[in-house]
Amino acid sequence: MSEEQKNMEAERSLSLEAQFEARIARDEKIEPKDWMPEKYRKTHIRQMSQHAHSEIVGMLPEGNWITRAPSLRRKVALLAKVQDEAGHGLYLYSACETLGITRDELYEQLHTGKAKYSSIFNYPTVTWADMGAIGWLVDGAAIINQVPLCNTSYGPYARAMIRVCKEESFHQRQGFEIMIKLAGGSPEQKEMAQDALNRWWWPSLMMLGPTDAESVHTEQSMKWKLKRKSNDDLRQQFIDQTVPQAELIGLTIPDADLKWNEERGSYDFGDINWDEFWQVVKGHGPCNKERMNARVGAWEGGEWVRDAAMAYAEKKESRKNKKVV
Ligand code: FAQ
Repeated sequence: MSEEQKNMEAERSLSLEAQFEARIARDEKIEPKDWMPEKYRKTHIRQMSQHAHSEIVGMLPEGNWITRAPSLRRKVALLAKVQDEAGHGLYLYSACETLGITRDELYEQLHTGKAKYSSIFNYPTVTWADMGAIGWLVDGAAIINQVPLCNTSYGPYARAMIRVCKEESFHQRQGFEIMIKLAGGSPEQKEMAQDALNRWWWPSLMMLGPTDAESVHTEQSMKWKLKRKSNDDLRQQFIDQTVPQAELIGLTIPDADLKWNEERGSYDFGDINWDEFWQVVKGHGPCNKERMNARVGAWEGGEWVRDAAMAYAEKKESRKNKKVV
């Protein structure tokens, strides 16, 4: 490329960037075929794929209880919830593919540990009350994080999130209803609910991401309107919403420093164990290995199905071509 051509190219991309920024400022949606800065594309692939992986890995802790649900009604609701999570993963993978990355590449990133998934799914589900706590707290936190994403700047992500949020709302109620029943049941049932709250509370706060001071992506993602609220703001919103719900059903949030702050109009809360969070994110949580083994095992175990589907499609295509001739 000559010097003159290089200058023209640089000018062209500067003007495209200015137009792009103006569209973001006007709250216009960016669509797959629109010009976008390479960093915008890569950041969206990172966040959307991690979100998709979280949905798929997130099926595992609850999948563990489908065969042991205490009644047919509970089983049906849990089964539907876990299926919804598979659906969320699929919409999000599809939305991600519009940015020019293939499904195989995305899976490869998950299976080799290159892509992250939410820390929360690396904790074990040891009692039935954990199904209640996950719906109430994990889906509760997910809704708070995801409602603002319905307004995110990338069209396919924003549209996927509208449906996801409607379904998450059913999940949250499904979980809270389990907690209401257990908390109002026998002393053993109430103890089981309290124990689940004790174990899931802090990981649910961590799930919303590192503090704003530690968050490396927030500033840029807010500028692009990918993120509409910061991690700390979402965490505070989650706490303020959830504490009265715990009080309503007679459970105690496991935080001795939790206190209503009249001046701020929200709760003060204790220190989060960020060492634990980073340990889990780096692969050293209680179930990281188990989760990855399950995903890689499913991928390898399903290879013959993918091969058979491809062979069938090729056979059908070659028959069609023969007829045309
Ligand atoms: N776990 O600079 P930031 C669900 C990483 S879906 C692991 O603050 P960002 C439904 C982060 O990736 C749950 N890693 O990053 C369900 C980055 O590392 P990187 C998932 C985490 O992107 C319910 C580094 O730390 N939801 O629950 C976590 O601005 C029940 C620095 O962090 C979504 O994915 C974490 N918790 O903010 C399913 C929502 N937090 O990428 C089944 C969309 C941070 O440079 C059952 N995502 N990291 O290597 C988001 O809103 C954002 O990506 C955040 C993180 C808020 C998660």
